[in-house]
Amino acid sequence: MSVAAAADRLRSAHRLCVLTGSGISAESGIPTFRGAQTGLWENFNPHQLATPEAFERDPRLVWRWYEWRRELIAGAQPNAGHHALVEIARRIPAMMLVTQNVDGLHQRAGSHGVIEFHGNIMRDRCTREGIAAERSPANKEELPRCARCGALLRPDVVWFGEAIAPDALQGADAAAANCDVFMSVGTSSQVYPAAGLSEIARQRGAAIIEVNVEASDMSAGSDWQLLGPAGEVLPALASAL
Ligand code: BJW
Repeated sequence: MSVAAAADRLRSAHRLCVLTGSGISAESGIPTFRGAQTGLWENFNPHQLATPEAFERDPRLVWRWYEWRRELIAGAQPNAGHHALVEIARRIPAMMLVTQNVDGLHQRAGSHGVIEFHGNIMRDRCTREGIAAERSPANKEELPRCARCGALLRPDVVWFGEAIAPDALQGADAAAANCDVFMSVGTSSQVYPAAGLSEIARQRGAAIIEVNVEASDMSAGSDWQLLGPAGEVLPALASAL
């Protein structure tokens, strides 16, 4: 389906909700989760790395994996897709951006008010106090500990089986329920509750646009399916507005 037709609908949008997933950061060199061969879950077991039980069992292993990803992300740059969303927000000021990504690349591209549905990998959170925390100065070999209370720190992300932060969940639900156009970018739509946001929007009568390199679990419910890399489709969409 054509970018021009989707741009026509976007141009008349009053409230736009955009949900992004790891596909938008793929062109920045950050691996997706479920991509064949290159996806993180092809090479790493989520049960050993991305659950609270995994962290309890082997915090050192989990921390090693997250430190590796932090370095990868710190060395990456936002791409044309992230920048195009900043441009689209300029044209449609009532745009809410919800991201499942933990990489902070939307903010680094200049997006404001981003709802980080699954947290942010660059932040540490105290396992005792449950809030973002500074590290106590420590020997490099030791696990990171909270500067305030000394408890173990963990990455401030949402693992499988954990609840989404109430502010993020309420903000995203409201953005989906109140939009008249919902655009999903670079997500397989397999992980809930994020994957349910398009359905909330659809049931409230919003038009649904999907940007992805291939069909996903939400494609059947989309009004416009724009097939192609986000780094090409989104700039084309922005300049057609
Ligand atoms: C491109 C592209 C390019 C490539 N351009 N496109 C209902 C039904 C079934 C199960 C559940 C359910 N509700 C809850 C569950 C359980 C579970 C779940 O959904 N499991 C499913 C896998 C079956 N959900 C949870 O556990 C959630 N918590 C929860 O529900 O809590 C309930 C609760 C309530 C109260 C108290 C306690 C509990 C939490 C989910 C947390 C997900 N966490 C992760 C890791 C984050 C931290 C980290 O990064 O380490 O989040 S998993 C991973 O998946 C990550 C992602 O944000 C998320 C989504 O992945 P995404 O972004 O869609 O990536 P991919 O790889 O799947 O897709 C990439 C897409 O891009 C593909 O389509 C490509 O084609 C495309 N693409 N290049 C455009 N250039």
